[in-house]
Amino acid sequence: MLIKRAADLRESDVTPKETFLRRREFLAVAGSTAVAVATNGLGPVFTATPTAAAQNPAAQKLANLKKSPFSTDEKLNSYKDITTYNNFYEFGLDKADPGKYAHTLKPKPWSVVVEGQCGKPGAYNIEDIMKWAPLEERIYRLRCVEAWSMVVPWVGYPLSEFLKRFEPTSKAKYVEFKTLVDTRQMPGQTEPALNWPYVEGLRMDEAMHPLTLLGLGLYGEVLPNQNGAPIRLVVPWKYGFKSIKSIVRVRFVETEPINTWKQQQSSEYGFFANVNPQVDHPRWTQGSERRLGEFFRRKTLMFNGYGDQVASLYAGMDLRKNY
Ligand SMILES: Nc1nc2c(c(=O)[nH]1)N[C@H]1C(S)=C(S)[C@@H](COP(=O)(O)O)O[C@H]1N2
Ligand SMILES: [Mo]
Repeated sequence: MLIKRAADLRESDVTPKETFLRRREFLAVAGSTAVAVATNGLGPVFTATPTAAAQNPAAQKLANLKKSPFSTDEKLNSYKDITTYNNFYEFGLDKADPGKYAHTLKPKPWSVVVEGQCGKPGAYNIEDIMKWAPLEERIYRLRCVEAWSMVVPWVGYPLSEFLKRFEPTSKAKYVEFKTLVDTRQMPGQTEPALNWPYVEGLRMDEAMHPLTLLGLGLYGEVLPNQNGAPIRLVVPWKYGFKSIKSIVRVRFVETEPINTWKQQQSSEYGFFANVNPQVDHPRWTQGSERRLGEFFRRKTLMFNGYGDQVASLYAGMDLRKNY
């Protein structure tokens, strides 16, 4: 169906027309394997750190979470918002698709292959990775390049704690991440909506920055499949597309990786993708955004409001050129 609610119009804008039309075929395929999603009458949850047990009783709880001084005290988006309004093109292009179809992803067993310029390459399994540092709750704003935003109580630990284990060499200037490719687990990959696998990258100083999180859960539980189970990035001062989901490969490299969205349309999406209200997307303003659950638009903040912590990373760079 191509009928869109007003709030979703941007998605059709961002989606190349060709792939947008192919969505219908994809839905026919994915729909055949879909199971009914249980719903209940509970409203949104806005208390400090509730679990999502009501919506997702089977999910594994994560205990003894450290509080983080980096958390925002803004009102959280509900578990329902965070798990039913997603971008995860491996499961379809509609915001509701990942929540409906990502049950085919198997986050266990899972391992991450680490390679490139480092002293300890290898394959590491997710149970071990989960224990490499104390888990924290980090409440961050997430700003999508499509000009909507939400507030998510992530669980994870600093990406730096993960990366330093592999002893990156002095030649490691960037780190590249890749998502799983498996058309049985990710049926959207039967469509050439993007070049699979999804690829992202960070400059080493961005990757090691204390705000950059290795995301392993949300709302006190392991990550729901649609949010990138079992392991993803969370880079809060950048547009959401930098926060790659369901990572299986990490590579330390000397040159700037070609990330998926830049490869797709380099005039619209760059490598840095820092949230910047002064640099509009060629087809819409980045000066304001719609927070899910709110009626009026908000002003978008430079670096998504994290400028005090991260602006120095870009000192002397022209952020109009390095978008
Ligand atoms: N592998 C993969 N990672 C991805 C995407 C995707 O399509 N595939 N979408 C990105 C975009 S555009 C956004 S806004 C965030 C959304 O994360 P969320 O669904 O957990 O809110 O995931 C990012 N990570
Ligand atoms: Mo996004």
